[in-house]
Amino acid sequence: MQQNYFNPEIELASREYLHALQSARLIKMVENCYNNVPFYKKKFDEIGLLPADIKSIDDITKLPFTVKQDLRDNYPFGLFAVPREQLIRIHASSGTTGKQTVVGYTQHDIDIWAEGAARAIAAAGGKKGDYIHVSYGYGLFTGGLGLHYGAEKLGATAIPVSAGNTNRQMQILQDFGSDIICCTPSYAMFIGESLKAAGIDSSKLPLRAGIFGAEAWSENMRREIEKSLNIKAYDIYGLSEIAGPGVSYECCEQTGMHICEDYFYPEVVDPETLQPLPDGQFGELVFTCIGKEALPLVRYRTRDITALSHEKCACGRTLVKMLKPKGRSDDMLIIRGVNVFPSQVEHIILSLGMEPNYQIVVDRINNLDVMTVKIEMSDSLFSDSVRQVEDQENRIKAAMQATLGVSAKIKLVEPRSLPRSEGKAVRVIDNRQI
Ligand code: DLL
Repeated sequence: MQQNYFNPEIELASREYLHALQSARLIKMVENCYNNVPFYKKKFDEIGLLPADIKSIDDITKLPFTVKQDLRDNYPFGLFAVPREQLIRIHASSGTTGKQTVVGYTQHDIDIWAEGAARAIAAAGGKKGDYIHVSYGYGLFTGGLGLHYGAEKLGATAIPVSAGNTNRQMQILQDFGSDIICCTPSYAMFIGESLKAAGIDSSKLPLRAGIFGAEAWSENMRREIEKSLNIKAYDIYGLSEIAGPGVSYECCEQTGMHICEDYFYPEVVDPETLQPLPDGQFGELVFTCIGKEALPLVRYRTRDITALSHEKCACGRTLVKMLKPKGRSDDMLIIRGVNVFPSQVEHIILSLGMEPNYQIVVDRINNLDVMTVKIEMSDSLFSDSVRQVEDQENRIKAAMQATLGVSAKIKLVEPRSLPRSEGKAVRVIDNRQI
């Protein structure tokens, strides 16, 4: 497959070149934090750290961590390192708990972010002349504007459809002939389902690729989407605090996401001891924004669970890869003491050939956690006998027990009865009052 790079000078750079670039940028960033963010000056002073102690990227472990609560404590603008006249954009992440997290960008920061998104679109085969159909939400959420600016930076044509109004999505896919679609994987599933229901053959559409992220999704889900939309499905990762979509992106190898480590320096640490972990070991992903001006976060703990890989990638890129995130440490459910990630449940469901529409409901009954997994039946299973449906429920129950080590109630529900999402899917309803 012919490779398509947006910035080969960086994407194919030698590790030595990257090391020197990262070192120079870290030194500059630490000075910026010390001189312009009172929160960081105080934190550095507390541990007796001076900017001059940071001489290369290898000194990164001397720096303190930053957590989401620090952003909340300094809500809304307290961690910004530039005067407000230099800010050209504000975004915010809604979050499910607590105050939203507010982030700001200078022109330079927007350029960096757009570069990451442009690299992602190019890695998915996007080029000048392509129609990039952006169905992430536009607004404070970074998805829509992130891919939009990426498409423009690449020189492709952005179609800012935003999320929702699925009939209009389908019409634009057909009439404009979108080449690449960008949305959450759950919305991609829904668009595929809607095309089928409307009798539109996806193989007749010009669409060739999709760039899906903003939530965890499994390899099985990837195959479902690729089949239903007749495209190649690429993963994209990002978080508002660091930049938005394009912090890392998948290439045609689909074996992890290349991190824009020239701007966002990654580490994976043990979430308990906070000690850095070697390649291949799963832990919490931590980023340091070595190239940003307005919100230069130091060792920001993302809560996302992944592992790094410096293995040579067949696509030619030398940028380190992060494996598909397993989920977030704060999404992890503890069911009767056993750690369960929603992504593991999804993997089991799809590997048994079930539909990818499910919901996990957790209750506490008589002081005991009870996990119920509701899964939609396909039309054909729905028309089967009660006995066959029960057999299927038992099969899934046994697989959950064997894989997760915890029992779950399985409830097969009618086709199309679970809520669909146009943005991030709500997979877990935790009714426990703990
Ligand atoms: O979700 C940014 C984004 C938009 C990424 C569009 C990709 C595409 P937030 O709303 O701040 O930003 O949420 C960030 O979403 O910490 C992860 O837990 C999760 N996440 C994002 N991308 C992925 C992915 C955007 N590809 C949080 N796989 C992150 C798994 C993802 N989880």
